[in-house]
Amino acid sequence: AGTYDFAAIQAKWSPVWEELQPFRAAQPGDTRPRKYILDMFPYPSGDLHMGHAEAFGFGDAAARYWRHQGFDVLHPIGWDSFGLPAENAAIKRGADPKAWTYANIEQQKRSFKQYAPSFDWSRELHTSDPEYYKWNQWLFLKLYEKGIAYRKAGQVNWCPNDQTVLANEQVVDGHCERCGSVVTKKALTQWYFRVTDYADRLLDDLNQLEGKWPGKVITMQRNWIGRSSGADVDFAIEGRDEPVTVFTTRPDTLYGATFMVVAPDSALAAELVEGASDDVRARFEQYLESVRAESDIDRLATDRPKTGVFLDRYATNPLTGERLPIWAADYVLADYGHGAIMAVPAHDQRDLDFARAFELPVRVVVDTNAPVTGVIPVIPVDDQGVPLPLEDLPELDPASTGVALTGEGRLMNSGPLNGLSKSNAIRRAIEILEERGLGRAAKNYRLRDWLISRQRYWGTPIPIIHCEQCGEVPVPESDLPVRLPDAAGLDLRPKGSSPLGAAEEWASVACPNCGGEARRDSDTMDTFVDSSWYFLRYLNPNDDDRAFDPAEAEKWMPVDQYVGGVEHAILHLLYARFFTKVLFDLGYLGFTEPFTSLLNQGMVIMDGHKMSKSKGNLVEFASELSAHGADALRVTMAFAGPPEDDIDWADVSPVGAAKFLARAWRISGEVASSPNVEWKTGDPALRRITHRLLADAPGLAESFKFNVIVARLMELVNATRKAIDSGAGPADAAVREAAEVTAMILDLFAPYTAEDMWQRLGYEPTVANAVWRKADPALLVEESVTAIVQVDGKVRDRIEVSPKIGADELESLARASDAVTRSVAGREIANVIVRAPKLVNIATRR
Ligand code: ANZ
Ligand code: ZN
Repeated sequence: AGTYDFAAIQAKWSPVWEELQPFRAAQPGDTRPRKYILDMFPYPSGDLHMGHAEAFGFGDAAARYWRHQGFDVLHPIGWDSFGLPAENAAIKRGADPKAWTYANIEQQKRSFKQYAPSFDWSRELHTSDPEYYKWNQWLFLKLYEKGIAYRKAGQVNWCPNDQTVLANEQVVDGHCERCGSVVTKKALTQWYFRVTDYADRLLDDLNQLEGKWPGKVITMQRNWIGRSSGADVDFAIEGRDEPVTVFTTRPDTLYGATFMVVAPDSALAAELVEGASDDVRARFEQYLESVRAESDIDRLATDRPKTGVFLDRYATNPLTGERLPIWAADYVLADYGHGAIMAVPAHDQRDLDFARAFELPVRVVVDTNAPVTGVIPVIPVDDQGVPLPLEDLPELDPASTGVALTGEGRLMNSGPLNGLSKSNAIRRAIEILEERGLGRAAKNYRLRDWLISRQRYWGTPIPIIHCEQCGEVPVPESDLPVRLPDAAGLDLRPKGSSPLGAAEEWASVACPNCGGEARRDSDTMDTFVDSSWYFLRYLNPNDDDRAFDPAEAEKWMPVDQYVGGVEHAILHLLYARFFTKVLFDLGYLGFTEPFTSLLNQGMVIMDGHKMSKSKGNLVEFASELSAHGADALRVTMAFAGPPEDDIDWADVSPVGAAKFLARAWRISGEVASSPNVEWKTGDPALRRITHRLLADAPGLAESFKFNVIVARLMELVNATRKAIDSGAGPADAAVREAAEVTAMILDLFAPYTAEDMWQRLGYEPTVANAVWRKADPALLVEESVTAIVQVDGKVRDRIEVSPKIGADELESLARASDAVTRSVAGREIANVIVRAPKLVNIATRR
């Protein structure tokens, strides 16, 4: 039956699919239910790599699975084609970012066409096309109208290497997410999106995703948003009219506050130090300079020596009236809470370290040795595990032990709070503060507004014009898109201001408002804006009149299955969720979460290590593809393990996968019955294996256990081989049935081989649209016996049942039989005798 030649099979079917376009979604008149299956779109920074092969392989298995289940599946592809990687690579090569980017897109496209995910190519989009980024600008203007896009001056994250600002989300452990440089701070006026207005919804709606998104991603988003509850407390300041408000999660510890700390780089610190002596001011200025050079991560670290300057000012504790010295110290951040804290050294480790370094008083106000009901007490034990006698309980003396008491306990030294548990005291303290007008319940978030302006070329121009007379003037919608000027003649090298500003002809415009001389905003948008809504653009990518069609969104969204790397756990996924909520509020969408289910695939690694060119362990996708073919690669990836796990390329065998595919393919050439053979006549043993796979594969596919499906396909192929060689023979109906089911399910992972098998079995392309065959329940039981059903002594039906079937179940199966219903013909049943598993005798009243 010939030899399996993957290259010939690929060359044979590629043009056929190109011609038939079998994966176009939403064809006129299609009334099937819908599924939207989406992979995170690639950056065109080179050819596709093994990571793409893996992610797109899993996404495609899902898309193909739902098509077989009778769904109209939307599975689009596009390119996230603006951004720094392309721009930097182009600069390095002295090329135009545009030319370089689009050449890469062509390369990736060619690779995709070989790898053959079932994309609807008619919806292809590139975010760097004016037809796309026009709508980024339109969205920006909508957000601007609503006050969600705004400009403010502030200390921003600055990457000295890329010479551009970064969003908080792009600073990973103090380093630039892109290039790894240490991020510094810089004072700049920049554009922001007001994500913080959505903090509560972004947090609370995560509950809806529980169980459908990886728990890790949900946790990361929760932590990133970082909501904490507590109180704002107003402290009067000697010599200042206005009080200073601090945020605390522990208002219960107010009686233990012994000093106040302000962020050195806050406006408040600058103001407080103004009237101080020259000596204090000089020391403060010097300290401030050193603090400016530090990253937030360093500042918040608990394990570094505490530094600070006394400002020679005093606050008043609102409950005790006590006089508290005010210090400036770097462990308090300017942009969290109010940039000032009440320090409670007995119960906060950083405050304690500071108090010990500068000999400030420490006062215990929570007795952490006192038992609290409802809380499992930590009983202090000696080194043998024997509970200590009461008088040996640890001493409540953080000043000498150096360990702050952060646990549960009962309040002491705290006037009206004495004796209360921590949580009751927090509640009571807030009540007292509110009664006296000295404070109130408050929440705080770690989340910051999204800084979206970038001082780089390869991005969407911000559609704002700055006029001396009129200020910020939005570009009229009818003038969109504001096109990027040609790169030719522009110096793209990073220099801290946008290269667009130097494109004189482009930058200088008439003010749309007064007609006077004005200048375009020369910054470009963070490319995460582009990817925050691209899933909506796929619905009608060629519509020139609007960003997306709300009616199509109603039909297709939210995305049923999203597939992509965990590196986007915060950035992209948070921004896309934010955009969806904004568009919901603007009335364009009827849902608030964009991605119903999320799969994070693992990485492809080599010998236990991340692959990279510099480590010399890089496996190139292109060479694997030409060595083994698309199908063998895809089967290898699917078979390697659960998709969430990393795939070690040293442990897998594309050669083994190819052998399996060849075995399956050979069978399709040996089947000797015709397509219309009566299945039921086939060998029951082989049929049972086929039907068990038909029954189990949906549950497996829907929980991404693709590796198990491949293993079961291997089992089926082996059983078919055996049936041909030493069993029922190639003409048996069960052999054809097994081969057809193999082709249909194999399509999830090996579309070329499956298509070729389908043709050899006598069908027209394409196997991708073959409808899932229903499993016969009678064949799913372990073994079966035939039970005879009699009505008034005459045999009326035979049913295949498990030998272990119970009498009740057998009786109800018998009563449900069409043949039995017909012969009972409405008469009353007088008596039923059941001899499980062999016989049911039904007697009617005559
Ligand atoms: C008094 C106190 C006593 C505190 C105590 C904690 C324990 P989260 O949970 O992260 O929101 N804080 C407030 N603003 C700060 C700032 N700008 N920079 C650094 N720290 C700041 O943390 C809230 C707690 O962090 C607040 O509660 C405050 O210290 C501190 F036994 O107030 B606490
Ligand atoms: Zn003007």
